[in-house]
Amino acid sequence: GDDAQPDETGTAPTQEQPMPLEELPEDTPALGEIIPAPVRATGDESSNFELTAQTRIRLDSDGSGARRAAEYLVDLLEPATGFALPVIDGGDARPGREIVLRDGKQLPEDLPEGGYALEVTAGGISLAADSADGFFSGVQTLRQQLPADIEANERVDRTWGVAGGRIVDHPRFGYRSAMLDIARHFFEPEVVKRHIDRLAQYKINHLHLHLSDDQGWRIEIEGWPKLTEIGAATEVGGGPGGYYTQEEYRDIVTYAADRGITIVPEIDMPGHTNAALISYPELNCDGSRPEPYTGTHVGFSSLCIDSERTYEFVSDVISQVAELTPGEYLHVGGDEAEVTGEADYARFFERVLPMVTEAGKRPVGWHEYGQVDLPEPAIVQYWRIESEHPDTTASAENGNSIIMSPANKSYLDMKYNDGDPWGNDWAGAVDVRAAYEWDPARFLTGVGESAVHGVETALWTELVESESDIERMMFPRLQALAEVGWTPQQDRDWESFQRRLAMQAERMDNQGIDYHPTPGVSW
Ligand code: TNX
Repeated sequence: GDDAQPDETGTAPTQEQPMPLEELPEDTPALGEIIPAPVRATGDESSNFELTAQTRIRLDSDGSGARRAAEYLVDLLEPATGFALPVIDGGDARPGREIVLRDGKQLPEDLPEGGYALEVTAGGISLAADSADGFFSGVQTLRQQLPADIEANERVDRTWGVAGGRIVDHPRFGYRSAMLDIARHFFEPEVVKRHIDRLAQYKINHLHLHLSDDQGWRIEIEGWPKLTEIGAATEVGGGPGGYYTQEEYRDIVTYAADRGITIVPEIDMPGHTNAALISYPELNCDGSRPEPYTGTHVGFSSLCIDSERTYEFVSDVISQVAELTPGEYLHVGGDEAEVTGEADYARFFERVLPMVTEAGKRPVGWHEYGQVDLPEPAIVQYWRIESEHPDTTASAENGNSIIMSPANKSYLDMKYNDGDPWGNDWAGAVDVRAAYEWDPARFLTGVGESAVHGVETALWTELVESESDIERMMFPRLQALAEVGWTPQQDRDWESFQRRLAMQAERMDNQGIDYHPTPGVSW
């Protein structure tokens, strides 16, 4: 462990320093008792901090990341405390009454990317980072170090303590993600926004939106109005469907960015395209219009590979989606293209992948697209359950980074337990312990630590119809995957995790999350 002393450049004690909060309220989490577990936490019980109505937030940083994280922190703390915490740029230290966000000067030199240091003393709190990612992660740590009452959306009149000490922390993987399928069932922007709030608190920094499938097309594309007039009007089970206008989508992207989350848009091609095919019959090889599809089968649709019209369509979609999305990635699907011949499939992606890179994005695809000659920046997302998968191993050997989402660990549409009344089950039941106990760098033969880009959970929504369904399937398995993606493998331990998970129950209750109180956790 690192027992480095608090540095002098922190909020140094002076004679005006208030008394340390000797009696921390009992419900204050001990330093480091959070999810995901931090790399290093060194408590100092003699120097707790108290957040009061006089606390202010001071920026000592040139970057915009600190400011955005500070504004987010204000929004997080305001409802329960009732404190109007001002954000002050520069200025002098105000011992005992401030939270300072400072750039990386005081960080350990070898701190990996995305890291931060949080120092809590009676004299103040200092959060140091050298990236927006680091500041947002530090804010989430501070949030979870406050009592669960901080999640209340009404004022709670009480003492707000933070346990003293120092946390130096960084992620194992830079890409920690969750996929939400809004194609099988559509979800309104405000549902997605609440989802973003909930993901962010566990340091998930990407949200992959599955924007199109056989059952629905969910994003407005200029010049192709029938995608949203016809293709968006269906969903599994015959409900009304829906879509995001470009403006609504941009708004979601901004909302996510303000919480440290990058949107990864997916347009699934060349299969999973029935909704596009009913909108524009010219995209079918025989030019006829298929029936709308509201069932749950996969693998029956394909864009016409030999038609130039297909590439005009794909090019418009990719360039517009790329333009709407500032993040690094664009996901092109590529899964279960069972009615597309092998050679056609390869020919399709040989034309489509350059469109993605030319639009300035890094392609991501489900692992099937690894059969194609991929450019090096392309990322492969593994979704099967087998621990041997020669094609994906070959992709890794080819230098392509792998996102790990093995269905028997990270598919949150699966049942928790065999006897559950609903949930998918092709990958078996995925209980919270299964979601926790695996190592992304040891799951797949030939895909070790350096080949792993990160981890992603997937919530397919064939059966998931409501926001409460989303919550039940995500929580508490999302917390398990969040720790899989963040915490060093050697520091992960089920007993410790399930204890910290039980502490999340009250926080989730306060946030109104309808989580699944799964057996095996002492809630
Ligand atoms: C497989 S995983 C699919 C999806 C389904 C999911 C249900 C993947 C890339 N494709 O189309 O929704 O199983 O678990």
